[in-house]
Amino acid sequence: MASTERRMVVRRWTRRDVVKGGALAGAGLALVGSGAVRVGGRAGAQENYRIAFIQGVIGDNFYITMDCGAQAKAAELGVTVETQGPERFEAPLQTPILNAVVQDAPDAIFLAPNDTRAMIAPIQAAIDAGIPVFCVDTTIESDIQIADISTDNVEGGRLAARGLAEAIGETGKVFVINVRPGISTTDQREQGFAEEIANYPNIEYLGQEYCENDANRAAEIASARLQAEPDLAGIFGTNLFAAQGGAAGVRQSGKQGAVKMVGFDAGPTQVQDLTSEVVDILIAQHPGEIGELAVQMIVDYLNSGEEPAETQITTGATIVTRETLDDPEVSRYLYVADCADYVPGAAATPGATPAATPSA
Ligand code: T6T
Repeated sequence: MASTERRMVVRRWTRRDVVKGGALAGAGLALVGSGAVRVGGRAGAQENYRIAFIQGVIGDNFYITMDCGAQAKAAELGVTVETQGPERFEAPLQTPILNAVVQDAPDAIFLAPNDTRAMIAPIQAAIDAGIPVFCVDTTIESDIQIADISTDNVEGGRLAARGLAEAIGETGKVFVINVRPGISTTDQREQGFAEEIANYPNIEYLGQEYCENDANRAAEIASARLQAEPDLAGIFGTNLFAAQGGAAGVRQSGKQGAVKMVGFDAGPTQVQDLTSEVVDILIAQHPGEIGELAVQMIVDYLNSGEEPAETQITTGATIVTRETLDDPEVSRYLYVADCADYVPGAAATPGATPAATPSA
């Protein structure tokens, strides 16, 4: 049986979602919907489009894997994707990159905006310059972008809460290491976590602290919290750096095993933390699929000139435990550090990828 507890199929936000069950520790349950989205029509011959991808931050295995997906799809379709990103996950660093890309006049841009509000004006400037913009992963508090392609992050936070609750026997104090207010994805994960954990009467949610996307800061936060709350039962790290740093803090505090940890994302260090029993559950997004879908949708849009019928595209999330780690239905969602290790199409939700636009 597939070990994916939840796979959402590309479609509107209908969220006909999660098949629940005691799936966290073992074989998961699959929800695989139907109804692949076909994007746009076809207006003419496909050109060798030049598409710009601006990552949320460089050096992050999540965006590296997304880029691998984008490059694989670009190679398949005969277009070019040029990728760059800020050194830190900060709108003041991402804005000049976007501005420079606009000056370079690509056929389209897809990006992971660093802030829900601060990136609206720079994105509007790109649109005003006649460049179509798609958001991947994170989004903005606006609908000026043509489409959003991302994980259902509220639901991801709920999954984390259920996993952590099960790991701690539904009793005790839990705590969240988050990134920074104003990042749509991580804000939504905390929101889903807080909503779901409230359903457990014997769990006390101590709230969240922000690590600024810095694993060292996350480690300090975890260590300090473990000192202040020696009976802390569990921690949820809302992204790769929060989770990686949180795990380091747990290890350094000698609390490994005593404190249960759930981490969002599935980078190589996080997988090590899972196998070395510092972390109990990872929630792998499907960044390769996001990258592949983004390029496919953009090419379809450029070919047809028509906006996609579906503008809120949701990709899946897969629960990873020590028990399921080696299951190929799970391991295909682990993030890569190098595109040589990326298998095109492997991370796609079955039936969900829009068909390629045929060339003339
Ligand atoms: O969790 C991902 C991404 O979804 C989020 O928006 C920012 O952090 C990551 O890139 C992981 O570091």
